[in-house]
Amino acid sequence: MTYFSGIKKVRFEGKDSENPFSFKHYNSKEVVMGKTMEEHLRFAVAYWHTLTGDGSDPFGSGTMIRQWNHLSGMELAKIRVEAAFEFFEKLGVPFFCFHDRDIAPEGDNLRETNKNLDEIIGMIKGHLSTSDVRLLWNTANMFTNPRFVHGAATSNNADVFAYAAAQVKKGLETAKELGSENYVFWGGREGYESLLNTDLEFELDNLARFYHMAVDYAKEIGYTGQFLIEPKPKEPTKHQYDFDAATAISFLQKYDLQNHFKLNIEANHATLAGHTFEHELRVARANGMLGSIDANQGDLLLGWDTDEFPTDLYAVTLAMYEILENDGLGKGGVNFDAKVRRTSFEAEDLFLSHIAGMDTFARGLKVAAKMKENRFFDSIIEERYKSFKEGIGLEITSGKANFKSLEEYALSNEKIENASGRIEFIKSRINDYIF
Ligand code: XLS
Ligand code: NI
Ligand code: NI
Repeated sequence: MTYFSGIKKVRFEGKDSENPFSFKHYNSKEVVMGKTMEEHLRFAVAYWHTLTGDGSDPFGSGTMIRQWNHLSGMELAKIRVEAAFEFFEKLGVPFFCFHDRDIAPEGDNLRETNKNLDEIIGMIKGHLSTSDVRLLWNTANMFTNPRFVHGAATSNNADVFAYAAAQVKKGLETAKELGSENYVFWGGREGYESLLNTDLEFELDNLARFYHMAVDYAKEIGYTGQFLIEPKPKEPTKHQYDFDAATAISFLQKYDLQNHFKLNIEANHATLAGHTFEHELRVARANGMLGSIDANQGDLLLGWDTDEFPTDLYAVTLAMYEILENDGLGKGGVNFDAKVRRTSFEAEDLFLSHIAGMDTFARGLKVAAKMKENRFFDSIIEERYKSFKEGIGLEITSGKANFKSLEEYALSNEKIENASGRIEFIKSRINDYIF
């Protein structure tokens, strides 16, 4: 049985190919700065958007035409696994990611839910043993079920905290069983709607307790994957605790969790927080916390997580520059947390959208590598901060200066001269690199 019957394995055919089902730029074996594109980019498919998503929105039903639309329950879950591996292999992606509830339906109670999960995990394990595809990360969906109405680890209800703990315990066992390279925590409902009924400090203490228990349990079972927190400022909760990279990092430091976690930075979450993608990547990188990325893009005109496939070459180039400067993503990768638009409802669109994202990242990688090789940004930065390399600047950075010596200098220094930032010139040079 095949689920994408009209489609052959997608191959690199170069930029002049007329075949829409080919890569024009992503050539997995091509070496860029000493590593293959496949090693640099470590692409992953997001199970929830690509296998589970049906195109419904708050105003309308699903539109996606899929061969499994007539199925439900465990039958549907099993067919999706088959379709998933056919998709991964035809597309040639090395990784995928899932939430527990994407792969198997909930039962009447936790025991039944875990039984459903075990059956599907067994199937996935079988596929993994005969395929080159691997699991980049898994996570727990602790936001869809009504029990999480007040949050999961930050719920006011201790029974919910316990349920969430049981769910993540199972998630870590799953990660170990399937060899997942990372385990993600995205705080879907970990936040508050109103301070009027919220003990913010207590909820954050509980969140830290929860993370410490997860760290301890991973150690106990010998799971060595990288833990990742995925910041997001809002949606579904009005105010989410892991608002952005800086907020998540200060939380981790306050509760002595910083050595156990890195961050999974999502482009559209960055823009929702009022930042650029490259800002969030830079903040994570500067703190040694850049672990993985959720590759997508938002819409300037819409105020929510639209999760579009990333095709903005400018933004992707700047993101890839941060990743190169980070010396790669380690165990992390480039996960397409992106969905086809509701109007792109044919199964073929799943391929075309991933190809668009992969080709965009391949191009971004190449442009960023050229900038790095030419020391484009390094020379701008060196020139801009050169006043700290000699004289009074060197005294400041070497720790020799103090307020008194600096006052003395300032009093004798009649004229301060600044140099232009040349921002328009720099932007135009970036265009030259891209086009
Ligand atoms: C939602 C998040 C979610 C995480 C995984 O906005 O991006 O999909 O990536 O729970
Ligand atoms: Ni995400
Ligand atoms: Ni998101």
